[in-house]
Amino acid sequence: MVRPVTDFESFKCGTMKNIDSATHTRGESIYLDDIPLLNGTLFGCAYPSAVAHGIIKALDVSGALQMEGVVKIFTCKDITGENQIGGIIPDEPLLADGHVHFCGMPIAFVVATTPEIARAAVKKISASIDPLPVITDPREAQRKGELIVPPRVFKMGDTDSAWAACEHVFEGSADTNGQEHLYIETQGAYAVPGENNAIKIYSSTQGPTAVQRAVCKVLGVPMHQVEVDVTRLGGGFGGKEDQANMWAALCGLAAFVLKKPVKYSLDRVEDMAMTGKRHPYSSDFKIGLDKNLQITAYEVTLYQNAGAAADLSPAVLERSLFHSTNSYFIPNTKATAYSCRTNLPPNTAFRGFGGPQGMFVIEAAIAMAAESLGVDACVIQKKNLIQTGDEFPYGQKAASEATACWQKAEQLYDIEKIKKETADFNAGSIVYKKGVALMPVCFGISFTKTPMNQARALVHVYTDGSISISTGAVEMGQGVNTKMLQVAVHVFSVDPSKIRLQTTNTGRIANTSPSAASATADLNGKAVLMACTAILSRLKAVAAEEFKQDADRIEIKNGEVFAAGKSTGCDWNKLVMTAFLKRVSLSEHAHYATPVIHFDLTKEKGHPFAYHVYGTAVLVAKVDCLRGIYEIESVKVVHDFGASMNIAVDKGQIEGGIVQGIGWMTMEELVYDAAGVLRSSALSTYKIPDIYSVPKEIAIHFLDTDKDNLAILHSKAVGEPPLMYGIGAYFALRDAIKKFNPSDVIPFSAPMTPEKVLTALYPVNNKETADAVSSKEKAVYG
Ligand code: LUZ
Ligand code: MOS
Repeated sequence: MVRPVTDFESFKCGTMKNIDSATHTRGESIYLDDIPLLNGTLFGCAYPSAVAHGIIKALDVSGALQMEGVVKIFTCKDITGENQIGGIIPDEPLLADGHVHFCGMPIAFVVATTPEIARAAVKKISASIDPLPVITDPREAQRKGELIVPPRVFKMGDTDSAWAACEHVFEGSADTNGQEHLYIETQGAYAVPGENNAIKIYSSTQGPTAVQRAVCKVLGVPMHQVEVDVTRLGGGFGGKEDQANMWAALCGLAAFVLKKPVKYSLDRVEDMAMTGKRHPYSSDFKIGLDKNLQITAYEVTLYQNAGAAADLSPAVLERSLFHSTNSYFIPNTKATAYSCRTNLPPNTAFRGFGGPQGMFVIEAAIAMAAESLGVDACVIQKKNLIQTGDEFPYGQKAASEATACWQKAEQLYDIEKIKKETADFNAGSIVYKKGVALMPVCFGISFTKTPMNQARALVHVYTDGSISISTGAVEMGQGVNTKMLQVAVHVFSVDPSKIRLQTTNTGRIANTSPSAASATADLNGKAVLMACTAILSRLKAVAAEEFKQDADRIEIKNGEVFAAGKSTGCDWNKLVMTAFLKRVSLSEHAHYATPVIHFDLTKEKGHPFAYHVYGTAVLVAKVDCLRGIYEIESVKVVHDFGASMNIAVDKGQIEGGIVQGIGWMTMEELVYDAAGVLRSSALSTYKIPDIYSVPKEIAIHFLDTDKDNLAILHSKAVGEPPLMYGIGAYFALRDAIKKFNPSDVIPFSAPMTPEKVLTALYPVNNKETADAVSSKEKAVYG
């Protein structure tokens, strides 16, 4: 079993505390807003369009400019390089140039001596905009040919001929709404000018290199002139994979032009109004089953609401296709996906990256089949789980843990008993009804764009024996730095207190992929492993010479040097100094690129993922059928961690992911009106899960697989997969509602807010139900 070995008390296998615990609890951890400001720092604030689509006829900044303390107001005319921040496709101006595409699109950037003055000045700016028609619905955009990229189709087998052989065929549609990231730390950047027009950017970004590229493009300077530095983020969830670029570019531009440090830290309302979110999807499906309930054919068409510019939408769309069959093997599949241009803020990465949207549709299709056939959905789900050797529609063969997770969940949580208890409860209860759902998850690990699967690490050992590690990984609360440190301890076998994780900095680590795709610990961890191993082998060679032994008989254990199994009396520090005096390099820069993976875009086939993460969740929901309010009572999970290298960190990821997934499926309701204005733009109108919405019970069983895989020390990626267990919350609620009102037709539309629960419980135009309800009410209230 490959596990980080050590005898240090502070570092027991798998149980090391997050290294940020102490500074977090003392409030000493450094975020963007904690960076001490240089004298003379100026503050920015963006002036956003109030109109979702239109032509700017006039912009009046005169009142703002006259304010005391306002230094300059930037518009697109002041941009020294290109007015362009599009990452995948160059379709996104930094500042509007004559034309606005979404409400919240920055038109001007005020720079003033205080943040208060900058914000007050923004209120004095006015723009006269001739409105153009606004599209908020992706299906309408698709009909009008407003596509970000040409449609993509994934195909396996032949659905056209498969339908005839199906015993049962069902068709329907399913919609999921977007989701606000609501990272606790809002977006922001601080740009500091240096000599010869260099700029240093402190940014709250998951992608330091993405920020560097965007700033360089906007300024018109080479990448070596801009350094990006990140200590940590107060959450990202995908929201800072691409969308930290804008604020960095605005501050960078202002600092470059004014030769003064410039900071912009968004307030919550600015952040919610101006940034993109998880993509809403609208989808059509058709599912066919044989008489044994084997799913033999599945067709799905996905309409992605991309917003006004590409951002990461094409990549998100691709992952929806990859996960359109979730954990199931379906021999005949056809999945078509449209990325539709609308007048919403450009939607972006969000934990799961299109995967959850794709999975919701197949789960809805299975639920429809189950409800129509009068069987339990889990019978269909279980029968169709993908097995090792089965092919995904994109050509990769599964090394499946789907059935292992499912069976373990059945045993461990006694699902039969849960179902029986729920049925008994429902039989004895009029007002409250409970529902159960199982949710299997299968998520591919790797950036779907193969070239992004590379990372580097820079390790220095100093002459006092202390160790410094730099990687491309961004710490955003997910504990990646703790895992990086564990990797180094695993190799060097020294006390963890000797090791320090440095800030993520483009000067030390170049050309980074964003910390995303659940792959950060794997990619950067492997690079750390390689760098540390290289240094260790040089140190062993030094010890071999000193102690006249073969290098492979030298061992460093708990900071002591052993030769042929015997203590040498030499410790780590002494060995390091000896190596230095012998002029041996104590530094290493290592590069890791995931082997094996490839993908052919012309065929839509390949082996895009290093591996998959599997799991199964059992969820129980309880609905108050008078009020429409509900509780997700329990979520019990069997999750395929591989061999977890940090149980506390991984548990934290699972619990957080589940609650975030439940939020997306139940209460978080983004509302844009027909004019494209966000109506749920504050926490008073947009509800996210609080401590009271956390299920009373979240049970997590570690399926300890320890198979040979490409995960770091066999500890599988854990960032995104658990979010999708939350999808089960929707289906558990649906099950409970059906227990109250079995004949009801409930649209597959998430989130299942209390309002939607109420309308499902009491369809307004159904007199029979209304009568039944009032007699139930009488039974309750007498
Ligand atoms: N970001 C990205 C991601 O650029 N490519 C991906 O495949 C991905 N997957 C999940 C989350 N972020
Ligand atoms: Mo992400 S959705 O892994 O930035």
